[in-house]
Amino acid sequence: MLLIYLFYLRKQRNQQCYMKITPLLAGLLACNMAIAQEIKPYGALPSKAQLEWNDMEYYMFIHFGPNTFTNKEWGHGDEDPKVFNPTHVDARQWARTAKLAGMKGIVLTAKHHDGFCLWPSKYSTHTVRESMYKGDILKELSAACKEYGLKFGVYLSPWDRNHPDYGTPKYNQTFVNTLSEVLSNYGPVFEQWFDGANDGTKPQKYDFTLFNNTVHKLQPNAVIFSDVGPGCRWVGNENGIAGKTNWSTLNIKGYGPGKDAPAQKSLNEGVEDGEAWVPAECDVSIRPGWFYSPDTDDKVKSIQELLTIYYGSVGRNGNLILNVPVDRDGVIHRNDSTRLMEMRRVLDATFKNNLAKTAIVKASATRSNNAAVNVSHLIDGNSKTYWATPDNVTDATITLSFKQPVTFNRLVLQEYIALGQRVKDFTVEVMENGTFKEIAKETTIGHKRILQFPNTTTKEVRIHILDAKACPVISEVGLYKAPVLVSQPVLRRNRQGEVSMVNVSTDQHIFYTLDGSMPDATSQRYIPGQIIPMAKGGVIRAVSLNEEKGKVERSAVTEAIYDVAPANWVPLATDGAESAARAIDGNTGSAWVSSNAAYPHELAVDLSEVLLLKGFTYTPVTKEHAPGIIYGYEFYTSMDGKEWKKSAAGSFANIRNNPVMQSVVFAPTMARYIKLVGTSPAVDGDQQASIAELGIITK
Ligand code: FUL
Ligand code: CA
Repeated sequence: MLLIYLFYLRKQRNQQCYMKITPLLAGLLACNMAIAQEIKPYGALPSKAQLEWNDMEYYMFIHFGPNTFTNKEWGHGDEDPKVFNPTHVDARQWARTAKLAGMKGIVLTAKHHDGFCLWPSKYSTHTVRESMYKGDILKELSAACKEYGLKFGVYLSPWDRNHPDYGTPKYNQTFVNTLSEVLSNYGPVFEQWFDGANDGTKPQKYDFTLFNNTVHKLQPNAVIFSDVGPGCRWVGNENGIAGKTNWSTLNIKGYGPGKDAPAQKSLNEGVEDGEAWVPAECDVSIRPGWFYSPDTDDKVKSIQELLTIYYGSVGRNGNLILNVPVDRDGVIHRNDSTRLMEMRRVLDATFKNNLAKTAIVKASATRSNNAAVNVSHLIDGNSKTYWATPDNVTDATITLSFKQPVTFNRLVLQEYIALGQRVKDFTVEVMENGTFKEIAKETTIGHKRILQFPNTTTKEVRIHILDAKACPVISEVGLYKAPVLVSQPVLRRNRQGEVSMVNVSTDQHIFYTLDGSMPDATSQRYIPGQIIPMAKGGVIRAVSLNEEKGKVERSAVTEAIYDVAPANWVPLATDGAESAARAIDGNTGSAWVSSNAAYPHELAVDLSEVLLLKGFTYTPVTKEHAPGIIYGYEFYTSMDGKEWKKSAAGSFANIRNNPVMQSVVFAPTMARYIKLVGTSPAVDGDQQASIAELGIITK
């Protein structure tokens, strides 16, 4: 009874209730100070599985299926299963690559929207069994993950463009059968990925309650991904970047995956005081598309891009699931694996030495009578131990003092999130000539927050928590010095087809080749401002070399494959004529925008020469959910600009959430005129069509 009463007292936020305590009780309370100083959890809390999941931080996504062989992002489900014909599937190579990359697990697209199953499912006739590959890829990957100490996860798309039950009341049970098969036969699953995508053409109401219950029953430790969790949430974009403010809490009542998803801002930033713990997972592909295509062998993201993603995801309280598509042989292509190893090297070098460990750490206030709380826990390298302030102290500082000045450019903070996410406002200051100077003002921390700075030298660093939902509970503080990264050359090509290299710093030298060979110090040297004419297209490879103290550091190699430039092209637009030239100005930052009348919209172009066309490219305005993005299209070619031939028609799969350049190939045809017709918008109800860049494929 007494304990209940004490508990009741602790639950009261109002200090005044302590005044009503009888002297006897007050005495007893004093003896129970240790209990009184226990930290009360705040708000929605993570489960044990979610905590373990958050600790994983960085893992691999693999998209593999018929699309790998058809240059598609969304297969229609009508493809011949025999197109799936990898000759050297090596799941151990995938796992080895993930392991060496420093990743903690792999999630595989067991079934994408085309319905094709990478295992011989009893419930489908569109599987590996019907393909040229007679095996069970889930079995191979789960075994390989086990061998390499990685966790194994599965992606299953509820949207199924193949299954005959889809669109009928039977489908939910069919999907549960499929799901049960996957979750029962391949060992522990750390994450179940439910994709919310659907192009809306065939209505089907999903029973997500049934799906989630099935996962809970068969894999109680699996974290369920969807737009609304319940395990983790989509971050609202496919470029892998979470909001700077990022709460792991979300309001989910009344929302669902897909078209019922919460607003993009809520997905990206979470919701302060949200009712459920649904942390963000940032999904992004190492290439422009999710599936392998030989067309993107030269478009693997650069180290700089991958680091921006890492700091924008893991560095902002999100987990990073980086997609590395398996190629047509059945292995991870060397361009991707090389980049992953470079990334690992940079991350290891960056976070190897925590300078904070040599500091004297002081806090403005520390909770007393709680053996678990100690300011020294901030630098013990253990995210399960922590420091905290007394109750009601939500404004506090942590100061790191050094005997000798230290130079750092990264700061890492971690909250002990098992007790809830609390910090909502903080600054970082450094001592400069006797006073503290603010170098950052930020909001949330969560599982991990990483801030980047230019090299900063000081003897004192102060983290000032200005506000928190409840007493802050911080588990780690880190200060690091990331090595200087020799930046990769950035190539630009203008309308005339003139290639130049930007961001050329004076201490870096760029060397390039035009014959496809690897550049080094003996290759052509790029002179800042120089223009390399490439109007007819071609391949260019460039590398930056930086010589410091006799040591030569090389950047990663930038490679670009260009087709014919729009130098002499003339737009023939009537619809949105004023902006037509912007679709062929070599600049993806400017766009043609049609009139605001309803679809269809079209833009025709005179190439000013007859060429053998093998396809075209459409670059949308590259901002997710931007107005004007075209989904359905038709593409016409002509010799005279009067008589048109339809060379291609279809839809740009997944372009709404992943607005990157689309390449469409068609039967080769001679033409002088081209015309792109947008037949439907990517965003429902959108009236306008836009084209950031229209290109042709002749090579
Ligand atoms: C999206 C899908 O439509 C894409 O094809 C991809 O699988 C991505 C991870 O999720 O919703
Ligand atoms: Ca443009």
